[in-house]
Amino acid sequence: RAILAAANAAIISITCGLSPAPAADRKFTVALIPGLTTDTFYTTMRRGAQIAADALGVELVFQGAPDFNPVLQVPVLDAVIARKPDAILIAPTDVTQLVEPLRKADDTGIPVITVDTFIGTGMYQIGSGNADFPLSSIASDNVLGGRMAARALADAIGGEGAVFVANNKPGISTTDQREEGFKTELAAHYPKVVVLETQFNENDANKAASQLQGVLARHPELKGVFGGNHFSALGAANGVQQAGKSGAVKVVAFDAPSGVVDDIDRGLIDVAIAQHPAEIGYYGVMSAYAHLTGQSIPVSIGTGFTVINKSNVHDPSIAKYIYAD
Ligand code: T6T
Repeated sequence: RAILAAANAAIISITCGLSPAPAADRKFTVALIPGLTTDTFYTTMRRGAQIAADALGVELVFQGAPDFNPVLQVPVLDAVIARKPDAILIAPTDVTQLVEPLRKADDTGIPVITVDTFIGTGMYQIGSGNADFPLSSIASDNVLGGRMAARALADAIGGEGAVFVANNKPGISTTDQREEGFKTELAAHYPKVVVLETQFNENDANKAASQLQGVLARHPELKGVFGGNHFSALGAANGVQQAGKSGAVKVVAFDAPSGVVDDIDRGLIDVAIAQHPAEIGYYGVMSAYAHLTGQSIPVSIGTGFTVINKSNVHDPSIAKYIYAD
């Protein structure tokens, strides 16, 4: 009993000795600037961000452009900076073109955290002074995701044959890294898979569909395609269907909007690599709040993937990874 009492006293004194986390003395405003407003990847990210904001009493502002385009995103960023939020979370639409516009935010004392995409090399706070000023990058490991897609596609085609990447456009950290991971994995482990030239669709699913048919016309031996993001994947799958090649040309998709899930059901898409955008938004707001209340934050937070295929697409445990429309 005496020993127990002593132990309890020790616990109480340890508990009392901890300094409480500094409470925010005012309501913070955090701005979330997505790559584009109408993509369910980003609306799902917004949902996660809002959950964290509600829990913390933070005001979340969601402001973005209707297309994934730095020319449209920079004026949105300028308008957000003029409103002087306490922190900016942004998915920069270009690795270089957003550096100087974001430096303006940093120069005026607004902390910047990148979500999904990054600027420069994505290595922040390393003292280089060159695009390393954001406090943190919160994102999927896109090289790994590309490697996962390569394995899934190579397995789907029996380890040999011609494939290509349907991708957005060069200069975007995420989709560039997916393509890099995809090619590296195939080169290392699948010597009988031939990778044809990448087709860039500028986030236009219709263009991705006609490009698929163009590749098929030039390479009737085509066995598979990796759609490097939501629109590239849906477009490529449509292209395969329109060409009457469903099942003969395998499709691996990055992202998991409901359209991709439907295509898995219909047998048009074999595998989807779902990102966890709600997690990205949640930890984005949490990290901004931690920084604003004097805590140090990780320079990089990696969120995971969920692999979806016919065998698990209707599993209730998968539902939370389907992007919300
Ligand atoms: O794949 C996501 C995102 O990760 C990428 O940066 C841009 O495209 C998406 O938003 C899907 O459309």
